[in-house]
Amino acid sequence: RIAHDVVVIGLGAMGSAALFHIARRGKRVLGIEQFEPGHDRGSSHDESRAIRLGYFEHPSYVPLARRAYENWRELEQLAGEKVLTVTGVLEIGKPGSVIVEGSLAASRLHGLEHEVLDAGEIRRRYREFTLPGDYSAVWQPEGGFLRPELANARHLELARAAGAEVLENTPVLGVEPTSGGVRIVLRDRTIEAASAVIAAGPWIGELVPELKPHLTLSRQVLCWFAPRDPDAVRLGMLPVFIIDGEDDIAYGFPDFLGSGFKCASHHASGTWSRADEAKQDAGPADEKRMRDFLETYLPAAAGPLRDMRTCIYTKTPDEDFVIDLSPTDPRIVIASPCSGHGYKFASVIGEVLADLAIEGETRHNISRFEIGRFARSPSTAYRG
Ligand code: PYC
Repeated sequence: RIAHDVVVIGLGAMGSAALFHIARRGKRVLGIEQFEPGHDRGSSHDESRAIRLGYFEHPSYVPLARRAYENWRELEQLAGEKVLTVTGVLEIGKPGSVIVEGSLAASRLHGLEHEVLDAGEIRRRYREFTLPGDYSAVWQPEGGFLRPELANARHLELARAAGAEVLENTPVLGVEPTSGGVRIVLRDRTIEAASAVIAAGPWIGELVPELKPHLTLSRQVLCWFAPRDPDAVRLGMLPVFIIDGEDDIAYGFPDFLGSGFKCASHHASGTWSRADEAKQDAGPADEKRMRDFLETYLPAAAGPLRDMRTCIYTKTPDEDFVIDLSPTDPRIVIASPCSGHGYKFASVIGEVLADLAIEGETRHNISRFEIGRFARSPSTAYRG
């Protein structure tokens, strides 16, 4: 007998949001997580992720970003807790930066509020940045940061309150189409459902073999520094920022918890094809790389190191997402290789996954994210 309308595999950012959206529609939904929900081995942990509207990766993300803002605000109302803080986002780049130019193009196309600042104006507003004179920036006042661990936990709690069941510490070994739906294979039993959402983050290639050859798992190092000038990087003084610099792209957040100034390089330091093999520690070379970047562009932040952690990006060749029905069977929904820029969309991707799992279609435009594109044209990333 089919006990569940939908099973959601993976309860990180996308899976916990999907579980919530499916449960609130009155469906019998089961979420399965291979570790404890909230674990730190994937891509959804720690205190902050950036959110922005003028999307340099491609303007077609903007409508989804708008909906994501609405859904985060709704989550805050339902949970009675703040998950989104608007600080503005400053996207700084060297001449010809694809980040600055892409953000400008998306902002203009969609009529978004923004300003273009030269290096002098950036310095006038934010004395802590030390930039070459030919750098410029796009300022997006609506940008800010999200609280990923908090938001994922609230999605899960609200899903449970709406009737969702959850299995923790339960690895899924396979997902098979059957005549009546799908079968989820666990170590000790199988579970039947009408449809399944696979949102397994870096582990998705193990459950969706047709995706695996197209994915790269990259190790990303996050650093926390005790700032030399705490006042310069506190909330209210420093916005969320990205710098497309000479040798690296890095981003950072104001120190809103007093736990240190968090910043990270957007480039990989190590890649894998299996998440279980990912090296999840960081060392002096990682610190040096980040410190050198800060000494160049934001010396006020480069005090003693307080902490380093890692997370994994699950990257596609073009760095666009994959959100689609499985080519093997349309009752299997695939999501979550988000190439390191997906978290901000979790609130809308959860809604899209609920649409796909329940209706087989969605009103949101996700044509850019179809899985079939890799077979047609292996392309390269838009970003530098
Ligand atoms: O999605 O804004 C983002 C982001 C910045 C660095 C990594 N991801």
